[in-house]
Amino acid sequence: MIVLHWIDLAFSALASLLRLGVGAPANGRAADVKEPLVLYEFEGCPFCRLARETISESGVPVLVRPCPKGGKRFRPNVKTLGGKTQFPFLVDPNTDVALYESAAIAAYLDKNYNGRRSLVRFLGPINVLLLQFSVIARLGAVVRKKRSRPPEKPFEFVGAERDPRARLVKERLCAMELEYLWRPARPNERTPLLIDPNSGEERIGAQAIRAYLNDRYRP
Ligand SMILES: N[C@@H](CCC(=O)N[C@@H](CS)C(=O)NCC(=O)O)C(=O)O
Repeated sequence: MIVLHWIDLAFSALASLLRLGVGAPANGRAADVKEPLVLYEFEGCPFCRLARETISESGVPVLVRPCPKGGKRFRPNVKTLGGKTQFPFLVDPNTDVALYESAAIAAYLDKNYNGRRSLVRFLGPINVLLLQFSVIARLGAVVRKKRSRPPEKPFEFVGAERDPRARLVKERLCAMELEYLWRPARPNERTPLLIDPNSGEERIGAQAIRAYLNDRYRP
């Protein structure tokens, strides 16, 4: 089991390498928001990764509603809210803005929430190719949707998009369609960290968090 974990982690690190370090911890001061933004996304989608990278670097808190393929919990909301089933889809309750299109989402976050405008994002087709390779590196991990019991209140999660360990957790949260308030990590924070307001429990580290989710939220 431990060997499988290290192999999984190695491929997650490869996925980060293929993005040339984009999705780092938020360096500047996170923009103040009255209410967290809401992101509908899934891990196997390269365009969703671009949206998450920008969120990670801006430091803005976002309520993530995972919509894996075949998911029933949050997927239908996207069509109701925006008119079509396309991901990523970002809703900002502070400005009443709702956006499809990863490039538009990144530009919106740059403008309103101190995004960092990483160079890779300006490489056009090369950027898209790297996003796709990065998703392919994790393909085995992101296609399996898992049944789960929904928590009453969303979890709180701290991690950066480029952190391979945080990715292992986000993939599991996505596969189980578990909603979480994502606070992008700051430099030198101990992460990934999951706080469960339903039980008051906290876990640090990918293995500990995944074991907790399996124990508590698998039916
Ligand atoms: N040009 C769009 C492309 C978005 C897109 O193609 N998303 C795919 C997932 S990668 C999607 O929504 N597929 C429909 C589905 O999953 O049901 C963007 O940059 O956001």
